[in-house]
Amino acid sequence: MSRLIVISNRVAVPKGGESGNQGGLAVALQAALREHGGLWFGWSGDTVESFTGNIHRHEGAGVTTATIDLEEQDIDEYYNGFANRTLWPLFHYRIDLTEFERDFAGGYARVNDRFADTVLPLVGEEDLVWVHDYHLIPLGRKLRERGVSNRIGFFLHTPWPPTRLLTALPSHRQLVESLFAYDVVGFHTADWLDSFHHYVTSMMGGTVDGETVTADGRSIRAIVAPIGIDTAEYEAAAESAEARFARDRMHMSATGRALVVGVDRLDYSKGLRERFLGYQRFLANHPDRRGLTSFLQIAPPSREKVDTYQAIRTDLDALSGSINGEYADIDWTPIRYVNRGYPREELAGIYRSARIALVTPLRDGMNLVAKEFVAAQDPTDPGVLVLSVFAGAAQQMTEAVLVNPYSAEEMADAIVTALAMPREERLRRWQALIEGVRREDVFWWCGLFLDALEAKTPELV
Ligand code: ADQ
Repeated sequence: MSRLIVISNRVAVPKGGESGNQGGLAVALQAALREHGGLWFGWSGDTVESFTGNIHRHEGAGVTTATIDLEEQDIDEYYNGFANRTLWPLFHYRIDLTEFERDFAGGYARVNDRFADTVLPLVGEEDLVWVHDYHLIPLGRKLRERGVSNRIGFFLHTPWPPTRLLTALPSHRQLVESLFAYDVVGFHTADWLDSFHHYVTSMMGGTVDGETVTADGRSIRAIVAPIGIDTAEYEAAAESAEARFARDRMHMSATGRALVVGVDRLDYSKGLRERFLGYQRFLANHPDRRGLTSFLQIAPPSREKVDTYQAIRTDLDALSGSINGEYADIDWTPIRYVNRGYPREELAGIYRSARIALVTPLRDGMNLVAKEFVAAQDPTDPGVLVLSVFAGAAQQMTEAVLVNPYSAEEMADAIVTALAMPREERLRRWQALIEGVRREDVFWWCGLFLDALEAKTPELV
């Protein structure tokens, strides 16, 4: 079996021999690394005055990680710049928030060069190389330029935008061409893959034949591989003592009211403003139901160095305050809005206490919260998932109550539908959802991608 080299912006260092409190992606990649051997390479999270290329190696729990420090300017231009001010908003259809700075593009190229230079000596002849996400799209090409002829795969965790949006990026052609340095390119859904096909055929004169995509004399395999969660582990987490304790706290705090929850990184793509407005519309349209529900939104801050993320925080503070000001009573707060993270077990308990989860991003590559919510439910009395049609997850989770998050009316109606849903229907929908979440878990996803990468790739044309 070939060794595996995983490369991503950040690296999850395994803790104490088990999964600890890490996300499903980290757990699955660590399991794959244990099976294949090899290492996980990325940025350490630290900065240095001047780049050295020194590699920090860490061995633990059967997994080797190798990290490098970057310069402050690298982080400004590459991470907070091109990755999170240019590509992230553009890939989430927010051209209004997309910043096009030449320095960002320069920093992005420089850091991808730095990754390529430093990882190069670590790559053995037979190793499989798996690059992750929008921070590192050009890395495959940079490795090829340095003579790496190994199989290299790339997986995009975000949506792939429609051609007409992508062409707003000055270097769009170069970015897409660099994907042709990989052997396999993976997307979460057929929608994102279709958009990629569209660009290749309409802008590059390329062709699509099944999974084989050809342009500029080079063929790659482009596949759909929807990520899942560590379902078994999540179901167990929901049964833990910590989860029970969190559930009891939730129930006590809500005193018989139906709980509605949202859990998201504080990010404009997650549609928090629209969700708050949808809940407000629900309260406005149904005076008889006021006081009978309690909405808890958990949203830990992220990417705080990027202005738009500071702006959204200020906006949501004001909006939650104004909705509470309008509707709260002496013994009832309509929205509880919490800006902090919780350990997985507690989160699982919070999910299980809820009658409804609102997972309503405006655009999302997949969305794992939808899957976690389903995995955490009580199999005899499950809650209802209200899911945005614009989350990648909606393509698999068709038994959720699907909504258009831009419509406050639709969101308000979905809350009413979910509150009134009879137990038999909740059970039927949940049963179908959990089967999918169990079958297509994160280990299945990892295997799907690595099988494609190990398989014979299309002949060069
Ligand atoms: P994210 O945009 O981060 O991921 P998501 O898939 O929902 O979005 O994953 C978020 C994770 O953070 C979940 O595991 C969730 O439990 C956790 N989380 C959120 N709030 C938390 C809190 N308060 N405390 C603790 N944990 C919290 C990107 C893409 C997604 C894609 C994933 C994986 O944007 O579309 O699903 O990568 O590919």
